Amino acid sequence: MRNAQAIVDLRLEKPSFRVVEVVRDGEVRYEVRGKLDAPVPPIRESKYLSKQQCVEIYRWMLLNRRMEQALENLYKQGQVVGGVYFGLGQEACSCASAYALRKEDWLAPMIRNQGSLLVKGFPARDIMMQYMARAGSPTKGRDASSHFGDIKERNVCAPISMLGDLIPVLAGVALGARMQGRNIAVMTYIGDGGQSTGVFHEGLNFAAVQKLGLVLIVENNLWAYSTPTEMQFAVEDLATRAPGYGVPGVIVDGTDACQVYDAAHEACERARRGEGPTLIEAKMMRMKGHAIHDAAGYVPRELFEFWRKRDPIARFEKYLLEKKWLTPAENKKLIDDVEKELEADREAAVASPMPKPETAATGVYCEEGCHEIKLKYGPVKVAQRKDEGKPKESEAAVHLR
Ligand SMILES: Cc1ncc(C[n+]2csc(CCOP(=O)(O)OP(=O)(O)O)c2C)c(N)n1
Repeated sequence: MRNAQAIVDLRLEKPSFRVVEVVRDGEVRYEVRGKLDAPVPPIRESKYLSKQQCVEIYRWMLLNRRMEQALENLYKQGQVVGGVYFGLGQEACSCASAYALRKEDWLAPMIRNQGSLLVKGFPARDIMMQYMARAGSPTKGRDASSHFGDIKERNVCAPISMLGDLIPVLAGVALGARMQGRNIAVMTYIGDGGQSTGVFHEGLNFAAVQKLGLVLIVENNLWAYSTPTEMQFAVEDLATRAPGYGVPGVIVDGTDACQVYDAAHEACERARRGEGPTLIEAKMMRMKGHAIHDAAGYVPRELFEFWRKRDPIARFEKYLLEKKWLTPAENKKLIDDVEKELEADREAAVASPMPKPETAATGVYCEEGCHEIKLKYGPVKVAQRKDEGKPKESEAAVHLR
């Protein structure tokens, strides 16, 4: 049966609590009900990752976090134009998923996936310059946050929306590659809030029907701005929606890099075999407000405490040290190296100039010859239609005569 796929659940812990809305003294607030004192689960052994790969992912996660800390400071120093978005607590989801992509695969990140951009080859300097709208940034100062990509070298599609529109766009990328004779993996993300939109349905359904290699990571981080998941959907697990589209659904602990990687790797392999999309639900917590302006006062504090104990970087660090895949001295050196790299990038970004005022009217809309979209994977293979002569008359043609 096409719709009988079972949900694969890789988690070693299934947290059992929920957020409820209560009204007290005329004030609406959220409270948590359930068990919050469970011990932190171990990291699940990866079926695929080597020691070296685990250490590399750990390094990306550290760089992801350090860059966001630097961005927060730059914002407070008045250097950032606009807001800053954070993926605090979601570094394993961003970095370990993108790590499963090959060079020829595509990525379309959302605002919390700055770690994925690092893994796909953007230096932290570019991301920081982008937030400061500097002339040397990927959009040359024309956009002051995350709307940038690289369709030439890195195969990164610029985020066009947080609320689902990247899904059909990436399905189109996979379709384009297939028309050029190649099945590739195309990875994008959607939030627990964003997956309630119509375009999520349209995009995933299209990809499923066409068997396009979409790897859709549903970031179930418990909050969509100030709306808890309990008020966003009525199912227990978002992955259970996948069989409704005829695609496999996987649940992972989004704070466990090994689980995220294994699920993403298998989904990418499936994509490259031309077997179609996979939906991966990563359960975790948005550990800051929606963006820097939002203090997240609506989130019950004990929820932060629960997830702080499940910090993806601290857990992975402990795992690597206990496994002796990193000695304490190697770990210290790695952390120092990340710090040095980040500091050099931060200094270069701050030192870079703002765009010249006289260039303000250029480089916003496509100008003649500004870029050429080249075929990446080979010439388009168009199926030859047989010449069937005059088309048959349809019933409508008879009725409407
Ligand atoms: C059409 C549209 N409406 C509203 C917004 C503002 N907005 C951006 S993200 C967001 C909430 C997204 O929540 P979720 O999908 O759960 O992702 P999370 O922020 O939790 O990672 C909203 C309302 C938008 N970007 N586009």
